[in-house]
Amino acid sequence: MSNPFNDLQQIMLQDDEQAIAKEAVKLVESGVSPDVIFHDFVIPYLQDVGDKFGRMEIFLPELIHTADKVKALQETLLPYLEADKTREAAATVVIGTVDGDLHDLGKNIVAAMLEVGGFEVHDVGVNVPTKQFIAAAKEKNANIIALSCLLTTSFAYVEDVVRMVKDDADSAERFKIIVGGGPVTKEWALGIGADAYGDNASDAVTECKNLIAM
Ligand code: B12
Repeated sequence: MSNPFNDLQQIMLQDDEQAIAKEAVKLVESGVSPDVIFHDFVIPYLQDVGDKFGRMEIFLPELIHTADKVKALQETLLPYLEADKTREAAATVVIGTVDGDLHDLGKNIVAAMLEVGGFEVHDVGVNVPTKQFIAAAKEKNANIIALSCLLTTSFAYVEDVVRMVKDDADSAERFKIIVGGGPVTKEWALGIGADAYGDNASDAVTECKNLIAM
């Protein structure tokens, strides 16, 4: 069988966000689920681009340009993952990318999948100061704080959120913390005291369900 993403691959080489959106809709309407498009196309595609950036085969402007195109693709696909809002939410999650880090493509997929999985999700955005995570979790009466981190230089801020929650008896009692993002490993996340780690968006849903069952 031919690769369903051949056309999309070609279109991503051009500078036409409308054509990208059109092809994404075509794929979904032909029966390819957005989840599969993220998993089998978007993630390997960005992995390849990231590797090229790491080897200095491409430079920052190209990386930014690619991210913009992926964002257009993502914005087209996320509404297809719309959750069934008639069900009562399983629990409330505050999600964001930690201080110093502007990467949000992965976080957005995780947030959308958590909604689909039955959670009420409050996305506090990117470059989120430590105290803001805790303030938002209190305000929304959250059960889970989900931290995304793509930069090793921001690891210290993940640790800060975990420490601030665990050092305060009230917060420690109320909020579980789950961590994920490219360079984060399970060993590291659990080692700094997070309650869970998720490798990808479906893992995030499973792990959050486990957390509220605890
Ligand atoms: C796209 C991209 C960008 C875009 C981001 C656009 C955006 N809106 O997000 C732009 C161009 C802006 C960018 C900028 C930079 N980037 Co950048 N970027 C990437 C790239 C290519 C892809 C990241 C991505 O979106 N992956 C796809 C998503 C779907 O994967 P993901 O985020 O990992 O998320 C999945 C899982 O990890 C998990 N997950 C994610 N979050 C969470 C949260 C929870 C709670 C859970 C459970 C799971 C989970 O689920 C997701 C879905 O499966 C990576 C390379 C790579 N291979 O990762 C480099 C990379 C992350 N960037 C890197 C760097 C260095 C930078 C810059 C510093 C470059 C510069 N010199 O300015 C800046 C930093 C800006 C800042 N302050 O944040 C490095 C980081 C190195 C490091 N070890 O720290 C990388 C690894 C590239 C490289 N090989 O050098 N970048």
